[in-house]
Parts: sequence; structure tokens; C-alpha cells
Amino acid sequence: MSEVVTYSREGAIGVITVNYPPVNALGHAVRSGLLAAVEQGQADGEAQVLLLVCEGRTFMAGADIREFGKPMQEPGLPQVIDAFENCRKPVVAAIHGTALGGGLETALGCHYRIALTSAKVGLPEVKLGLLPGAGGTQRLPRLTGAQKALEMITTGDFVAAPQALELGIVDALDDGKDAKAAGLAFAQSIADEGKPVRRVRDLTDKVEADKGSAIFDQFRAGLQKKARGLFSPFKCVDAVEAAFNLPFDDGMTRERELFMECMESPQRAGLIHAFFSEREVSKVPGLAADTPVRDVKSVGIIGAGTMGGGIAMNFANVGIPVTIVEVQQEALDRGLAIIRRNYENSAKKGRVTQAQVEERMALIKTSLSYDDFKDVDLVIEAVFENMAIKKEIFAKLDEVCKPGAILASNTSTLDIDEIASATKRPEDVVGMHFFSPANVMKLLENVRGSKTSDEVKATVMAVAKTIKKVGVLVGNCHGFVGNRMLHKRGAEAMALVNEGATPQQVDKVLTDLGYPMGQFAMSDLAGIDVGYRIREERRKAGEDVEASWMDKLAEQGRLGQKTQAGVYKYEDGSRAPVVDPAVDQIIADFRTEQGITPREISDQEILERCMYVMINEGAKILEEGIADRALDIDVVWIYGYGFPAYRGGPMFWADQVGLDTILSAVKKYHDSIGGEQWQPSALLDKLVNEGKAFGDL
Ligand code: T1G
Repeated sequence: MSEVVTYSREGAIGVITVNYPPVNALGHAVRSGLLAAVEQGQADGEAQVLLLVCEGRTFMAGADIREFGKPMQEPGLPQVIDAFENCRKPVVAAIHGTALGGGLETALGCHYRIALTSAKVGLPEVKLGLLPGAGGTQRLPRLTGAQKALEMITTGDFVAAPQALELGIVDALDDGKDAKAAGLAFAQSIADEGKPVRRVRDLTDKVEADKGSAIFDQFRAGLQKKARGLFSPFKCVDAVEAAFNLPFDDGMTRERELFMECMESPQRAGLIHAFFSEREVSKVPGLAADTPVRDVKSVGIIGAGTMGGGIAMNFANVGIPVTIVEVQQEALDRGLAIIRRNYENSAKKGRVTQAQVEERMALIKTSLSYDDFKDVDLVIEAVFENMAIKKEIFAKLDEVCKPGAILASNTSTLDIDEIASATKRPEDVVGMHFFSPANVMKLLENVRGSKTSDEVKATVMAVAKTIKKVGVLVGNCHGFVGNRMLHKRGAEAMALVNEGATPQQVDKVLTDLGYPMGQFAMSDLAGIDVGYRIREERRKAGEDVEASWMDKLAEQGRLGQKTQAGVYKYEDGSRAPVVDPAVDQIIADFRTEQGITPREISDQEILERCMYVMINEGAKILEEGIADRALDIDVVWIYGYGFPAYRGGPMFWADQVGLDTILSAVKKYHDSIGGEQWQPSALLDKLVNEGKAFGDL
């Protein structure tokens, strides 16, 4: 018997127990153990009914994702599930935690299922670029019908146990916390009532009801928008459809074919890299896992603007009281009104109850005095991007806040060390860069200053988890990781339009790559004046910043969505960008003024100059230790800027393009355009010379 799966008997019940932390993933050892255990149960004359349970935090959470991409070791999961399904004794699965993917598929191969009311079930393979590959697309529809099966399998969303009962996915619920006890009692009732073996594969009523339904094409049409650029959701529909067109065994064969197509797609590689990277970033190299973490039970926020309000909501959402300080009461009133409006909108969409809205609003206090910060554990400054103002604020915080309070800035680009220099506690100063809208975007870019203590680093990483953000710890430089790369992309995009491209052509290259919006649509959203002020400040500081047609937009008051016109125009209050011929004229006039003769620019050149300049900068960020690992950069871009997760992040994507291809293009642009941004990164050069990739670091 394997150590991870054991067989025992309790009365007339043969108990198969899986114990493979952390989530009982169905790795080779578990699959072999399950096969042996169900054969043992079959042979055990004393056992009338078999029970499958798991130890630890959850029922099986799916195939072991770490095995993907490696040669599959027998027995495969479908074979294991067949053994359960063809067992001549009734088999009961007792579900707790999250029965996901292959875990739920194994439960569907059992004859009966009981779940703790607190449990959830799901088939989230689509989120990994896959589809349920162990019968889920064939068995689930036989219990739920086409509509619900298609919804669950194409979204990967989890379903709570009570709803799973309604859908027929489970047969009973138990309000307790002990899945084994619930399972034993349920199995005993099956034995007492002499209930038969009931194979899901033999159920036909739902299949008959939806045979020939138009629902499959309707789902395909709906996915055109929802799953733009994705591969596996469409394969999910094909696989579920096979359950309604083919006998079970043929349907299983079709599912396997489609599963292998997904397994071989680069999107599966990208999504699994994103899955593990999202978890890896919380393990900061050089920061001991047992570094003490300070309690953060109350938070102060300076600034009730869009960012301050959004940041406040993150803490109120998890029950942490927040005090917002502003210099004027009307700013506080305005900020609080925006917060309430955001919550009311969420309530209208059913994301929160009205009671939760009131609970959260009650946790957000306002004040005009820093004195209200004297007991808080963490203060986050979220005011205008001006160093003098920030230093003044931090000097005041240093006086008011208690020893051990963490002083954080939400600055998106400015020097954390310089901010810290305004205090006598630089070890307690850190950057916490939220992304707008701060109550929605998952990324929290935590920025360590040169004196930030390990305890403060560990604490802000723990705060990220508490407020359900993906925290990435990065070093201190202009723009940190995300914006430093974004500024390079933005400068190239602007230059490409100076030289002859149109804004919409540039944006389309980026949205075709999978970004949710292009460079200029994003500028309109953020505000053209933001970039304009940064360029003007850099010019005042004596930097040689190239003139741009976007300066003309700002000077003409075309600031973006907030003025209904920027790079694009926005009609009737819509946020959909519409190409504006007036902008073409502004660009043409600018070119004339600058003596530029526009030229035809290819989409490939746009892709290379926007993306490769970012990769080159990312390599420099790694060289300088601003990011510890390439995967940190990938996570920053997926969760902060919408880089398509199915491409794994910019650095993972670069590895797939080929670093030699990228380096030769960087050298080409260094020769033709020049500038430090095209100075080839030494790390990029080294990796190419050694035939390595970012993934080898
Ligand atoms: N395989 C391997 N490791 C896994 C894993 C998995 N399926 N799921 C989680 N882990 C690790 C994770 O890397 C982390 O490791 C630890 O467990 C805790 O995870 C044939 C082909 C279960 C809801 O997609 O959604 O079945 O960092 O930090 O927030 O059709 O993990 O501690 O070293 O996320 O409480 C389908 C993916 C697979 C489920 C728990 N299953 N996992 O969330 O903890 S494909 C999934 C999750 C499949 C079949 C197909 C979540 C969770 P470490 P965590 P959590």
C-alpha cells in the first residue's frame, strides 16, 4: 500500500483515504495508490460499500500540475476513474474543501457523492489552457444538462455545495466539518438500503433532453468576445457537445483528442507558468519565510482621491478600519461619496449585500487631522506625484505615528529612499504601489527602499495577501518594474506615430497580442495630462525629452476620457474610443512643424519596438536586481497591466519568441534609432551567447 493512499475497513465500509499535502493533487503516487486501494476494496468480502475521502485541507484539487509537460506515468487518471466506476460495490465520495478538476472527475466516477455544505466543486482546467481530461466533459453533462455543464467548464468557476446538490452533482450535504464521519454515515445508509451501483455514464435523460440543441453554437458565439484570443474554451464546447452526439466511450475518445490539442498549445504553457508564478512571487528570495510580521489592525490613508478611496476599500473589504485624512472637508466628502457609489454599484451587481456595504462604510472614517494617525499600524500616502509634497507629509507622519508604524507611499515612480530620508525611521518606510482602480486591480507592487527592514518587507507582503492582492516585492528605481517598462513602451509608441503610424494602428497591434487595451486608449483612460506633466517635469529638470504630438493634445485640453476627447473621442458618455480625424490633423501638423516626412510602418515593426524595448528593459531590471526573477516581472505585467496570462507574461513570451530574435532586433534598433532604451542589455546578450532563456535564471 502506498503512503499517500491507504485502505481500511470500518464496519461494512471499506475506506480509501488520500493523504498527499498540500491539496491531495492526483500525482502518480496518488493515482497508483487509488487503483490499488479500489482493487483491495473490491476484493474485501467484508466491505459492502466503499468510501473515498481525503485528509487535510481539501478533497483532491485536481491533477498534479507539476507533472504537465513531463511524460505521463501510468496509470492515467481515466483508468483510475474507470476502476472506481466499474467497481461492483457502490462507491461513495465524501467531499470537503475544493473538489476540482481531476478531483471532481474522480468523484463523478464514484456512484454517490456527499459534500460538506462548506465545500466547493469545479472544473477549472480552462484557466490552465486545458479542458477536463478525465471524463468531466462527458459525465458532468449527464448530471446537469448542457447549459450548466458548459457554464462550469468554459468558465472554470467553482460551485458551492448547496448549488451542486441542486444541480445533481452531489446527492447529499452535511453541515458538519468532518467529511469522513459524514461519508461513513452516508455509505452506511447506502448499505442499509441496499442501494445499487449507479454509474453516471449510464444516465441518459439529460443527454436526451439537450441532444441537437443550439446551445453549443450559442456558447461558441458568446465566447468570441468573452474568450477573445483563447484556445481551450472553444475546445471545451466541442468536448461537451460530444457527450450529446456520441456514445460515452466515443465521447471519451473525443475528449482525449481535444485535451491533447490543448495540452500541446503554447497557451497551456503560458497559463500554467502564470498559475505557479502567482504563488511563487510571495516567496521572496533572501527574505526568510519565518521573518516576523507586524500586526496591521488599523490603517491610515492620506488622500481621498481616486487612489486613496480605492485603497481604503481594500482594507474595509476585509474588516480593517481605515482613517482617511485630507486637507479639506469637501475632498473628504467627495472621496467618501465615490467609495459609497462604488459599493452601491457592486451591490446592484449582486457582488455584495447592502448590509456589507453599510458594514464596510462604517469601517471608513475621515479626518482633517494627522493626529488621528497616532495609533494606526500602517499609513499609506496617496497624494499627488510631487516629491516635495511627499517629503513634507512623511516628515509629519514621522512625528505623529507610533514607533513601529509602517509608513508607505503609493507613489508610482518616485524614489522611496528620498521619501524615507524625510523621516528618522527609513527602516519603516516602503512603497505600496496600487494600480488604478485600486479596489479592482489585483497587483500590489511593494517597493523596498535601501533601508527598509525585512520585517516591513514581510509585513507588506502579508498585507497583500490579507487584502487579496498579488504582492510583488521590487527594488527602488524610477518607475520600479511595471512603469519603468511601460514608459519605454509608451515612448516608442509615441515615436512610431511621430514617424508615420496612426495611434489606432499601434493600439491594434497591442490588442491583437492580447492586451485588453492599447497604449493610447490606456493614456486616454489614465489622462493625457499625467504623461504630459511627467515629461514637462523632466524637461524642467534639464532632461532632453523629445517633443511629441501628445503634448499638443494636452495643450489643447484633449486630456482623454475625462474630457471626452484625447487621442480618441468619446461620444454620448461612452468609454469606447472612436478615431477622431482632428487628431490626424494635429499629428500631421506636428510632423510638418518637426520636419518629419511620415513613412509607412509595418505592424511587425510596431510589435518589435513596443514589446522588445520592454523585454530589453526587463532584462536590465533583472541585471540591476530591481526584480529578483523573470517571473516577478511576468506577474507584475499580468496583474498590473493586463498582459495576457495565456502568454505567461512578457518575459515568458520573450522566451517563446526566442531571445536571439529579440536581441538581433534590439541591435537593429540601436543602430537605426539609438538612445539608451535600445542599448542591448548585457544579460540579454549573455543569455543568447549561452543559448539560455529567462526561464533558466
Ligand atoms: N497541482 C499541484 N500543486 C497544486 C495544485 C495542483 N493542482 N493546486 C494547488 N497546488 C499547490 C500550489 O502551487 C501551492 O503550492 C499549494 O498547492 C497551495 O495552493 C485531468 C488535467 C486548490 C483552490 O486547477 O485552484 O485536474 O506554493 O496557494 O489559495 O481534468 O490551489 O504551497 O508550494 O493556491 O488555498 C485542475 C488549482 C488541475 C486547481 C487552493 N485543478 N489550484 O487555493 O492555496 S488540471 C486546478 C487551485 C486537471 C484533469 C485536469 C488552488 C486551490 P505551494 P494555493 P489556496
